[in-house]
Amino acid sequence: GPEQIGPGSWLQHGAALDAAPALFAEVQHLTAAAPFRQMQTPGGSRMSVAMSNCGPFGWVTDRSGYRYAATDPLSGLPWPPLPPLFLQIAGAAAERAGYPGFVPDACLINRYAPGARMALHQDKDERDFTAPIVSLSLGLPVVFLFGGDQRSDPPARLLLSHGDVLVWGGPDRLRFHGVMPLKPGRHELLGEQRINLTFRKAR
Ligand code: MD3
Ligand code: FE
Repeated sequence: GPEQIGPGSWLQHGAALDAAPALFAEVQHLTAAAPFRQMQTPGGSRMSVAMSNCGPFGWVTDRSGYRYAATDPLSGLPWPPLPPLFLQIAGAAAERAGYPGFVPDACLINRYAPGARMALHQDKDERDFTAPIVSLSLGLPVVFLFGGDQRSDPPARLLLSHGDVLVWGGPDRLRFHGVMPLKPGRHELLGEQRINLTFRKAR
C-alpha cells in the first residue's frame, strides 16, 4: 500500500505498473516529436539527465537560467500535448494522496542512462507552491534522496522502482531532493535506462 514519507508526501508502490507499457509507448511517441536532450545549467555544465517535456509548459535550462517555456527551444514549436493517460494517472495519484482536482500544465520527462544523477535541489520555478507534484518512475530502479528544508539536512534514501508513483505537497513541497547515479542494468520493458515523469502546475 501507499507509504507516507513526509507530512504531505506519499510513495504509491507499483501504482502505475499496469499502465507502464502504455505510458512508455506514449513517451516514445512524445520524444520522437520533442527529442531528449542534455540541457546546460546556468553555470555552463551539461546535465547528465536527458530531458524533454509535454504539456502547455516545459521546464528548460540554459546559460540564461531555469524557467518554464511554452515552446521547445530545439524546434521553436509548442511542446507536444499532455496525453490523456498522463492526466488521468497523475490526477488519480494526487487524489489518493489527498490532493483532489490536480490538473498539471507541465510534464518534465527525465531520461537517466547509467551514471546519470540529479544533485540535491528544490523545485521552485513554479508560480504556485500550493499545488502538489506527482512523479512517476519507469525502468531501472534508483536511490532517491529525500532531504529537508535546508540543503544541509541529511537526506533519507528511498528506492524508486518501475511503476512507483510519488506525490508530495503541502509542507514537503520545497524539500531538497535528488537522485543517486543510476547503476547499470537492464529492465525488461525499458532496457538500460530509467525514465521519470514529473507532473507540475507551473502557472
Ligand atoms: C520530494 N526529478 O525533475 S522526482 C526534477 O527522479 C526531479 O527525475 C527526480 O527532482 C527524478 O526536478 C525526482 C521526485 C521528487 C521531486 C521533487 C520533490 C520528489 C520531491 C520535491 C520535494 C520533495
Ligand atoms: Fe526536483
